[in-house]
Amino acid sequence: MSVSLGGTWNLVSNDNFEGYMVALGIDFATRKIASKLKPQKVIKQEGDAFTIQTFSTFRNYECSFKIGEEFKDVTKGLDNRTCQSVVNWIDDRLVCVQRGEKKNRGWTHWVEGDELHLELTCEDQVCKQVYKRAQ
Ligand code: ECB
Repeated sequence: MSVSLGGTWNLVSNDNFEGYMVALGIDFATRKIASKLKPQKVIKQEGDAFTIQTFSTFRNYECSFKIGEEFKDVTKGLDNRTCQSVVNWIDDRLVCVQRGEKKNRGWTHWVEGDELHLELTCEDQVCKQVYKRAQ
């Protein structure tokens, strides 16, 4: 694919993160802390191999995968579940399906201009995040 999501990106908006966290069963106290975070994404893209790191002052999360290859996705420090996940390009969008205990779980990344977009889905909740390149 032609698009590159690689780089360092800072969160600028975060719609319905609360609904997404409730759907994942995150407790009230953790949600109050998490809702105030401004995470930074560091994405490394080398051909079909990706590493996505999400950094915050509270917790960090890292995920590595290859396009089209199923992997065990343990959401350590998040909701602490195990998913069988797979990421594919659908047009210019990077689409992850996270198969596990929660229905309709996954995420989609894409670039629009100088923005990185992310939709996080769980059950009937969609969280929409926008990031801008760090200077
Ligand atoms: C790691 C920064 C956020 C820490 C929030 C801490 C506690 C809240 C617990 C669970 C909320 C569920 C998810 C947190 C949201 C974002 C973290 C990474 C989400 C993700 O799946 O990123 C994907 C797509 O960029 C790659 O791993």
